[in-house]
Formats: sequence, structure tokens, C-alpha cells
Amino acid sequence: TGGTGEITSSNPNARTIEVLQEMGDFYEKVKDQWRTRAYRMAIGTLKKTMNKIRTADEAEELPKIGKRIAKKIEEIVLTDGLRRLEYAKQDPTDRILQNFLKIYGVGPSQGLKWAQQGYKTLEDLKAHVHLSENQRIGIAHYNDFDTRIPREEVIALGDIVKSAGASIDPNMELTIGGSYRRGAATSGDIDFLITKANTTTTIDLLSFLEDLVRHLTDTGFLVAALAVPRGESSSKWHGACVLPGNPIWRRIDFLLVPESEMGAALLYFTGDDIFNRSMRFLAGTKGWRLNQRGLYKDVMRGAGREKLNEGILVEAADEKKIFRALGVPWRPPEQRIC
Ligand code: DCP
Ligand code: MG
Ligand code: MN
Repeated sequence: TGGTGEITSSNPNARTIEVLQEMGDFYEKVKDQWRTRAYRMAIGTLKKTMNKIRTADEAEELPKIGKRIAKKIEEIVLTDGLRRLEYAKQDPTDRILQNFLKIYGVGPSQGLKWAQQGYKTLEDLKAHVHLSENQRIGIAHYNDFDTRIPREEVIALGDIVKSAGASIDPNMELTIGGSYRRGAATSGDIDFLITKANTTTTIDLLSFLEDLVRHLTDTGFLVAALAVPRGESSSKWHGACVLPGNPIWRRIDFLLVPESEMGAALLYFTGDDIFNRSMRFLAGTKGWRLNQRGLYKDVMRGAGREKLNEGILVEAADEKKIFRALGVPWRPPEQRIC
């Protein structure tokens, strides 16, 4: 299918990479930055390795793979898994943490703190810890937000937003990104990108978002505001909505994007997150930088790899041109699943 090479399943080390990724994700979640980084680097090396690595010795020969991970690679090849990962999955503290992290408004450090303090259930949290307003809503509608949204419902909810938008300003362009744009049968939430022709800053879009949110709240479509813009330049709105006649609250995100940055924003908010990571990694191998606002070259870095400047913008407006500039064959959204 083409693609960026290092992320296709034709990579002989694809299974090894997959398991190492899971292990790395676990360490990231428990805030073990050192191991997270070690796993990242090993995965990066394996993605560029075109022959299958079967033994610890072979793995250790490769750059940026240490002894411990080299042994893990051999274990994966031999057993198709990792005991350490299975332990992590069975670890009750980890399962509790996983659960807490699914609450809207709860980040890794907060979730970990509660798990370490011995809280086990949502009831424990409700009874004993100080919750932000968002977290309270997140817990009250935990099951709602944990229920996947069928594609037909995403379309129906999207149509309500689009027609409200058109009644406010017919020149606005509203696009559903995220898993929906990738063609998923169900979505965790609805990710709206909002732009307008000839805009170069979100400032020109703020009043539309304000009007849209007010209109949709008045009509009963929006039922809660979660993350809402604070500063002048804040361009996102997170909340919850309902389809008339359906009691389940659905998470909905609005993001304002100037047309001049729409390609980079679409790319980022289409995901999936692993595909995004692979694209950013690819940009990094060229000394470039990719984020939701654009693709940049000539990024100057100091001795500790810290950014010294933002770099020079290569492309931001056009998604296809970003692929082209990176030398990656175009991938339609449906194929951006790693
Ligand atoms: N994203 C990312 N890294 C993250 C979070 C998000 O790259 N840590 C990007 C890729 C996602 C997009 O933002 O596709 C939207 O984020 P969502 O959390 O809404 O994820 P999806 O829409 O892909 O999946 P879901 O169906 O669960 O909403
Ligand atoms: Mg989504
Ligand atoms: Mn989202």
C-alpha cells in the first residue's frame, strides 16, 4: 500500500514494534520518562531496520538499543509477547489508573496520584477527593462518554451542527475530522474543524464559535461546556451534545483553524495518533518539525536538542502538499491507521 515504509505492516519487525509500543505506552502512563524514551528510540531504530531482528545479540548491534530492550526483542520474537507487559496489564493499580484516565479532565499525574492514594472506584473519587467541575461531569457521564458513537449518529449530530453553522454564516466550512474522517464505524467523540476562506488567524473565527455555541446551547443540543476558550487566542471548545430523543451524552470538540493552516490541522486531527507520531518522526529525521499548525524546516536546536527557533514554514494550508514535502506518498484518511 506504499506509505512511509517504517509504519507499514510489511516491516519484518512490525509485531516486535507493536509489542514494544505497548510496553512504551505503559511506561509513559506511569510517568517513567527514562524507559519511555528508551522504548521510543528502540522502536525508531526497528522501524528503519529492513531485516527481521530475531536475537538479543542482533538487536544490540543496532543503534540506540540497549541490553535490556535487546533481550525483550528476543522474547517477543520467541513468544509473541512480553511477560512484563502481561504483568502490567494484570496489575490492579494499572487497571484502576486506566479507569481514572478515561474520566474527562483527568490527566496522567492526577490519575496516578489518586491510584497511589488508594482510591479504586469512581465512587471513591466522588466521596473523597476534590473534583473540578469538568471532572464531576466526566464522572457523572462516565458511561455515556465511554460508549462509542455509531457512524450514523455522528452524521446526524454533525448535520445539526452544520445547519446551525450555515444559518449563522454560510461561508464557514465545518469538517468532521478524527476517527470519523478515517472512516471508522464508531467514534469516541466528534471532532469538528471550523474554518473560513481567506483567514490567517483564528481571531476572525472567534465570534462565529461564540454564536454557534450559544445557538446550539439554546436549542438544547449542547448540554455541557468542558474546556472552553480562555485567552484571546484560544481556539478550542470541548463539550457534550445530545441527539434529540437519545439520552446518551456525546463528547464534541470544536477547533477553529485559519484557512492558511487547514492542511496541517486536518492532518493532525485526522490521526490516528500513531500515524501522527510516525509523520512527526519522519519530519524529525529531516531536521524538520511537524505540528498541528504546519511543517517547518531549518529548526535550530541547542546542545540538549531544545528548540532555539520555530523554523521556516514549508507548508500548512494543504494536506497533500505536506505529504509531498515530506516525500511521503499520499495516504487517504481511511488508510491512516497503524
Ligand atoms: N491526536 C493525537 N495525539 C493525541 C490525541 C489526539 O495525535 N494524544 C490527534 C489524532 C486524533 C485526533 O487528534 O485522531 C482526534 O483525537 P481523538 O482523541 O478524538 O481521537 P480519534 O478521533 O482518532 O478517535 P476517537 O474515535 O476515539 O475519538
Ligand atoms: Mg475523536
Ligand atoms: Mn476529540
